[in-house]
Amino acid sequence: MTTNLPTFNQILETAVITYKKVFNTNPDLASCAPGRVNLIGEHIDYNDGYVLPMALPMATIIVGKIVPNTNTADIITCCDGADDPRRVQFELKNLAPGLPKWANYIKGVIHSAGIPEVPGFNAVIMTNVPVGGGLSSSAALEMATLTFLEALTAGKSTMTLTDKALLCQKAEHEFAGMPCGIMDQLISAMGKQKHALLIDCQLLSTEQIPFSTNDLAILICNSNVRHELSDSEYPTRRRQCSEALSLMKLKSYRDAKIENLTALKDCDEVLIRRARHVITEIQRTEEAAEALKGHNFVQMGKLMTESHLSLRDDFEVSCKELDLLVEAANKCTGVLGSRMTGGGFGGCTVTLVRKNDVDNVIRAMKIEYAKYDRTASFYVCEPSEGARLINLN
Ligand code: GAF
Repeated sequence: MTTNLPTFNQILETAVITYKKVFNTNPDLASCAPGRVNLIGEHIDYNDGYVLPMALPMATIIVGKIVPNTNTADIITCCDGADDPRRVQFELKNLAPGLPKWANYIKGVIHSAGIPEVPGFNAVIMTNVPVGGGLSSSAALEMATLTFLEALTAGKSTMTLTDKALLCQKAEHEFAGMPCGIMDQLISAMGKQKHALLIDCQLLSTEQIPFSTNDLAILICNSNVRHELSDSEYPTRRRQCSEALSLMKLKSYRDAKIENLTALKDCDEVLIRRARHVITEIQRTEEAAEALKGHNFVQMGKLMTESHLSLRDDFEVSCKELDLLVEAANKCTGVLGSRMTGGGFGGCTVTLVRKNDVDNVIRAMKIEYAKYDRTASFYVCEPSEGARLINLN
């Protein structure tokens, strides 16, 4: 019933075979890092709040090898297992963003890592994180790159996982021009099987919350749409949030209460809605973390659906496809809650559903979506491990 993505082992095998074919030798280093799904706490990481993502089983893999006496990176990506691998070569001492765009994440990480002696290398990259699907394929690529770099430089790094996440976030800001928050990189670094990660984005502290799904499923539905707005509206939301904060004369959204919104009564109504989303979503996320700890999945689901409504009406980052998929899911037996996840304007929804009902829910969502001539993809996911090295032997 779910959409078939190549498995982790399949993409690893393809990456190794491609490497041998292109570079006529075996790779001896390999790293990987996962994408993520955010359960709740959306557009909150850059507003000092709490977010509650989990790492996905889908990951980006890099295999490669040092090429002695060179100062060049020669990298192939065959993202969706396509037959036409795309290749880029660049000087490691002369890093600047350019084309192809996917290489900017890699260049950005190498640049931000500031390791003086990154040796020349060849590499092949494969991923089964749906690219552009709002499941953080970019953070997966950044984290896989950083983990690979550490292997290249013989693991001399003393960075904490938080340092690594900050480094990758910097790379995304500076080389991809995306002013993202810290959530995606942190969860890609810290993901843990059977756990969701509560991140306090003000203190950058984290708490692993056990999330054994047992009779529940986390159903991700990829709308397979990505609206143009997704890139341009993100920085706009960031600006609006900080404008509202300073008009409320507050330093942080962590000090904000719903009553503070009265300070905005004479302002643009849009700012009131943006701030209301942030204030209520921070509270929902705290409550969701408690619900998860208490195995109160009914409450967790209810909060997820409330989060969607707030993202739709107050933060205005949803779109008709996501709304329709959330509504279709919420009509089904066994669904505890559903919401859009990630930056919005397309991408995915995440639904908490009783395992026995998953197939029926997928069927119902497909039928509803087909009425609009659209096809969605479905993935049932367990919380998975963060970035790591892979032993190729
Ligand atoms: C994107 C960003 F990269 C994250 O930092 C986060 O803000 C998210 O959108 C929205 O919650 O994935």
